[in-house]
Amino acid sequence: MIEIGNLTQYEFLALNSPLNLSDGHARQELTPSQSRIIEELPSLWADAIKRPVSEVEADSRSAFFGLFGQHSYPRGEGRVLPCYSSSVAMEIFARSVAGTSDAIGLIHPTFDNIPDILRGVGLRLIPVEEEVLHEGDLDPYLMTQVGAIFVTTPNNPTGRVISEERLRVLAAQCANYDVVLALDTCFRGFDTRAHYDHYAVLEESGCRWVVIEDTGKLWPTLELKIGWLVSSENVGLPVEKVYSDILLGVSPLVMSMVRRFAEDAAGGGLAELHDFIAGNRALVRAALADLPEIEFLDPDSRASVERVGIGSRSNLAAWTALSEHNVFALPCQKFFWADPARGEGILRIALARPPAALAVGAATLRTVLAEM
Ligand code: EGV
Repeated sequence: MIEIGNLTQYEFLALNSPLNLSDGHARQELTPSQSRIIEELPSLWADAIKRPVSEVEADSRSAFFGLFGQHSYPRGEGRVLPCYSSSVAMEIFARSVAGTSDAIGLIHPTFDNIPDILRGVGLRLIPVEEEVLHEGDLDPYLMTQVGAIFVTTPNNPTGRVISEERLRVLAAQCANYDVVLALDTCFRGFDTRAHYDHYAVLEESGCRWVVIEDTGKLWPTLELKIGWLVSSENVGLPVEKVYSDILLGVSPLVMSMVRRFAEDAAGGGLAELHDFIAGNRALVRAALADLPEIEFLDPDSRASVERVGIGSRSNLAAWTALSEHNVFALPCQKFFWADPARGEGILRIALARPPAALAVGAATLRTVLAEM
């Protein structure tokens, strides 16, 4: 049995397996209409060369933000910054916070590269339990300590979504304490409950805010994607300066491709994707049904990942047994970055996969768990 440094290092081990149920990236087959967009890439290339970058970028932005109801996203210069990935956007955000503050409140649990990036720029992390974000107030003492509160919604791996009412409450508290409210909405596309206009709520509150949007989890585009770093006029962080330290821009070809995938999604592809993920979730749940001590911990989740509680079995032992069959899941300890023990006995299964591969992986998981 091996213990590995971080979740992404577990994900590396799975990359070459056809039974990779590990990372949260989209690895299902292209739909027929998405395949046609890929065939269009040479003409998107030719078109991108002809048009001003700002125009290609604005079209991509409006297609993507509009798809999820984010109509009040800011239009001003430099307010929506395209990055190669949401982790690059995260790094830029983190560096810009580190210059103004020494601590940040961070949702617990969440994917471990977020705490690692924040720690990497020297910030002290204070956990904010997911539960607290959904009821009650943020701790007043905590609010005096931090420069920002960072919240992933829908959360990874739990799929929990901050409702419009709750976002209003959190934003008001951040406004009161002059704390930046930062949202990571990378899994937004999967859950219509996260499609209310977040920017309208944030702007109305008057708080300083940052949002990281992502195209990367939705469509099987071979890691061609955009993480958008969005900030309020009054954010008071050197986001644009740090961005300019790291990149000039992303490829207009990728921006055009994102626009076309967003248009396809608006024309029915998004509903199809939601059905696809729901079908894969049902497949995993059915494959594991009636095994003793198995629990689906996030019954309402619509994210493209599923947490499976395996009771008193060791998830590292289960991970090892699975990997011997070339099937790769994620043990959840490291999502609980402030208290890893709480992730014991939990595996995360990726659902954005071809159903046939998922079926083999889930059947193998059943066999492995039945023997433990
Ligand atoms: C997930 C991979 C990074 C991350 C995967 C992820 N790790 N970027 N260091 O993109 O849920 O599997 O978020």
